[in-house]
Amino acid sequence: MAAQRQDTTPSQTAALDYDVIVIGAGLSGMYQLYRLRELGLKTRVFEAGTGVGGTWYWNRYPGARFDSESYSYGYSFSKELLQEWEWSEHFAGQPETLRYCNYVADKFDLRRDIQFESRVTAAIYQDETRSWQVTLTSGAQYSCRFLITAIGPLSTPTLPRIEGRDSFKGQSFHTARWPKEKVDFAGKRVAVIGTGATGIQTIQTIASEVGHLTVFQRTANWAAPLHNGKIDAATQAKIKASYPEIFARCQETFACFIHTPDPRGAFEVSDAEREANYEKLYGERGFGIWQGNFKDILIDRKANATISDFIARKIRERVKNPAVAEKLIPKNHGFGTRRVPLETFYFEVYNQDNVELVDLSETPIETITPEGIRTSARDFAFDIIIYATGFDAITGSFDAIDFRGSGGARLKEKWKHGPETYLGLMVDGFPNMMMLMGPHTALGNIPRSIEYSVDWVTGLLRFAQAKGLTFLDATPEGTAGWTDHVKALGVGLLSNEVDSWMTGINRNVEGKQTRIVARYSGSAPAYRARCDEVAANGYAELRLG
Ligand code: NA7
Repeated sequence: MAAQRQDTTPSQTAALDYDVIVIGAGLSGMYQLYRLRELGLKTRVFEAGTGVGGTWYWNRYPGARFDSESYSYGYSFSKELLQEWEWSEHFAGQPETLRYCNYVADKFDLRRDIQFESRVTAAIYQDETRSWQVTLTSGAQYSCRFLITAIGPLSTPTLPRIEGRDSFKGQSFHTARWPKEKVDFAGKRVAVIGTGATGIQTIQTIASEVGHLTVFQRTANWAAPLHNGKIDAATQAKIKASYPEIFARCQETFACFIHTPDPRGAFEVSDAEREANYEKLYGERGFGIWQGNFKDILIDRKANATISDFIARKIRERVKNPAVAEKLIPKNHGFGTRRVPLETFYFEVYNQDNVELVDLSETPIETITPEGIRTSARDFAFDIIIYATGFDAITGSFDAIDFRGSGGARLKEKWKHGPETYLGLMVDGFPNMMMLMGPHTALGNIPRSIEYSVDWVTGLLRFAQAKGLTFLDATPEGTAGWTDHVKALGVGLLSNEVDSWMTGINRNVEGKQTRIVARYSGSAPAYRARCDEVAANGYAELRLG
């Protein structure tokens, strides 16, 4: 099947099924499809789920919602879409966001180029034809010139490696594989394992529905109030009128959130002023307390201790039982050095009679039994076990696909000591493959980063089209240079000295026990400037052919 296109040379597409295959129909894949259509490229998107939305399709667990302001999260590329869509809450819940994703798919008629229930298992570069061969679980194979991964940084869920896990006779769910049908919690004895952002949202939501809830916490996490609320009509009108300013602000900030770091250091103000500032931030919506705090709290241990102490005091005030409060206060990392979960009366949950906190650092889980969970201290019986145990982050969804580049080189092998990328967008030796939200890109407020990366990739393909190029590859020097740059940016950040998905640690996955630099931790404006420069120089840093 030859591609239908007038504006490229015939040799570019002869005998290939598609010009471009995109893996994944989440926010990245959907927008990439939209842009590729503008170039007239024959594109197919393969999506494992039965619908669009990616993260918002899979993460249907109770209480799943944004931690970034809804109006800063939606796509910005269509003025019409911005005016038509109304977010009902400052931080929308998952059902609303999934509706939004479907609305976008309908509005831009995206589904006709998306093949659902099509999980990609392998993608193998063919040197002779400068093309990729993509294999699905069904065994079906498709060829394309360019391959774009839109597989998400947090999309491969991991279950705990605990003996007896499959013997449990009740219901069990990983939060990222939550069923579409409503789960009935009434009167049930429920366990939640995991207290990251997902566990916290789940726990605070189901605590009022369950018969009894037992939370198994391995590491306490800092969390701060979300302060969600409905968006009233006047605010809605104001938001719609200010989209250009909102997105302009997101472009200026470090991580594309609407919050900007305070230019002052924590010790440049008096103790009273510092306390007042923390109090103010604690009372405000969203990530301000993390992203809009004193400029040194994430790099200076003493500055960090001031905000950690403040949040610890809040936890002690909010949790009535002092022993439980102490268990909920992290001791091994400072505030903001892991991704900060935002909560809504999470700490108050532990004041309920039907909620119990089990500190796994004191009494570890030994086995999962047919009836429930056995710790070193006792047996617990459950009807439902919820695994809020996170993801094989950033590189995990790449590891799950057999990517092989030029000469059959395996990506997993190339990345065995950590990812190596060029701008987080390409990898030398993997020609014609571009990555959206892969390792070493700016993540932050993710749709903002997605839109930038998609536009960059689209620009590169427009360039290839105009020049009749069939070969685009990063150089080994370009890849080494960017990888070293990303590693250097991580030096001195307190977050890089802490185990978390952000440093590539997942104790449930073989080989993910050593910290790596998987994230770009510079500023989004600096990232964009570097990528813009490459495009402005005619992609001269790439090997083109
Ligand atoms: P996270 O943040 O990786 O949290 C996973 C949680 O599960 C965390 O508390 C883990 O404890 C805990 N966990 C994992 N495995 C086990 C085992 N075997 N036993 C006990 N506890 C375990 O994932 P989330 O889904 O909450 O959030 C991921 C991101 O999604 C989030 O940051 C947002 O950006 C959206 P640990 O801390 O490793 O000791």
